[in-house]
Amino acid sequence: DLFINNEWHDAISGKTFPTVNPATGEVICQVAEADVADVDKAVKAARDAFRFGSPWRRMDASDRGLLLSRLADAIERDAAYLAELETLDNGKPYAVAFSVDVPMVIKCLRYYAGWADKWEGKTIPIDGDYFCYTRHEPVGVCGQIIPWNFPLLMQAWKLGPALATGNTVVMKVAEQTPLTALYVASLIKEVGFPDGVVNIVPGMGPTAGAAIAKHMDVDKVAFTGSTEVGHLIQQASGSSNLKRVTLELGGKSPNIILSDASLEDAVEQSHFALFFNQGQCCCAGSRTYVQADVYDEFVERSVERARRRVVGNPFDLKTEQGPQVDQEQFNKILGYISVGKREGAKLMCGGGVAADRGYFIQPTVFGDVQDNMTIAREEIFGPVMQILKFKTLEEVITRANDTKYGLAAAVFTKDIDKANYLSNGLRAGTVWINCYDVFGAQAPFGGYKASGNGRELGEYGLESYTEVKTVTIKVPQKNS
Ligand SMILES: *[C@@H]1O[C@H](CO)[C@@H](O)[C@H](O)[C@H]1NC(C)=O
Ligand SMILES: CC(=O)N[C@H]1CO[C@H](CO)[C@@H](O)[C@@H]1O
Repeated sequence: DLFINNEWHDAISGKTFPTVNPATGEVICQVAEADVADVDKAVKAARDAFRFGSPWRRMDASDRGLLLSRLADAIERDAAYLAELETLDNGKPYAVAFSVDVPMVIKCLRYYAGWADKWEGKTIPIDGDYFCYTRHEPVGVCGQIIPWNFPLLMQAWKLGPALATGNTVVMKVAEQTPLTALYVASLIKEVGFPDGVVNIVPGMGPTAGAAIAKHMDVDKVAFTGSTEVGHLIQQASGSSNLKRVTLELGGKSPNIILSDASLEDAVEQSHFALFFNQGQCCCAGSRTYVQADVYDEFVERSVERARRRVVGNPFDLKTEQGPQVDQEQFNKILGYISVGKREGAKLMCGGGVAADRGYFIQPTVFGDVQDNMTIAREEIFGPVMQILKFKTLEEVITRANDTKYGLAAAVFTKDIDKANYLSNGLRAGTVWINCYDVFGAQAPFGGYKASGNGRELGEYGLESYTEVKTVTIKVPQKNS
């Protein structure tokens, strides 16, 4: 059901949609499908919870933090169940859901719980007999549209800063993976968030998602997903009430291996950079640039590593790679593999379907990839690695930047000067040196260029959920 005003509701239209286990293709259950009228109902609940003088607005900031802490505790209590549900609905290996996704969710909520009563304004020494200060106020009703690749984690990244700063939320979860977010909704109610503070409406992008993006009574929208949809969200804001927009979109992140790097580490980390989460990461290291003198050895070892990758039942603890999330992604990835072959990239391993049911794809490596090939320019979002050769640092920095995206990048080298030179020159929101996909709730994440705007996580993540109000008071006589 839809979660509105701390109650469970059928969709007003009565419509439902099936959510599927991607490991088998079987339907898990039917889920209520929100449309425009349901979004209206959720926005009304969120607006009412945000009204001046409401329990949520009157609540002490430390108590908002306490509610977030209690939510983290409830998630920790139910970690095994949530990880199982995530694996069932999304296909990611249970070992990863349990030991990576769920712990990161808990840490994110606890991190923002701590911020609730520490996000301070300033007193400002303006000229004249005045007392001037800023208040950090919540923006209001926040629409949040989250993706299917890390359903629980993206929910926490969105809820943490929004609730710590006192906003209310209408969240649309992805139609591929609605189940864990709805379970978390039951925990939100259990730990005592007031009615209407968080509302969760599963549904489709063109209906429920669009209704949030163009709603006249939504003050902010945060979206994580494709760049294509990011354009639509920004336009919807422009043509409605100019609601504030933050976007975390696609990427085609360069991962640069210099010849002085530890090859063993670089191969393993580059494998992880691309194949983690079935390749379904917006920050995947999907253009692997390798310096010429180590290129052949790097390719050979990367192919050997990809061949060893264990693909199969995501509930088997030995499994490294489960199925892709759905039929559409599965078809799209196989399409990119054909285009890669047709455009002349060298298929070094994989390239096909990995099981006779479910959406499993073989770990695939392409060598001899050229910058102008489709597989080097477009986001594949699957277990398909592109390896490109380069000679000099000046060359690789230009080639690495020659993309519409700018989400992440990595450099493998033992030379600190080269690491600094490249990390300064790369146009990307995150640069990892000798590591990949290292995230902390404390460190901001977000994109340059068409990879989005705004930052999530860390102290910076609070800014998108805050209006700064300047209050100036005439005083009889100022003294320094
Ligand atoms: C890439 O550029 C080369 C050299 O200009 C050209 O021969 C090749 O057809 C191009 N490939 C694609 C996929 O555009
Ligand atoms: C620092 C640097 O070299 N930046 C370059 C990144 O690549 C783009 C595209 O080639 C250049 O315009 C930037 O100058």
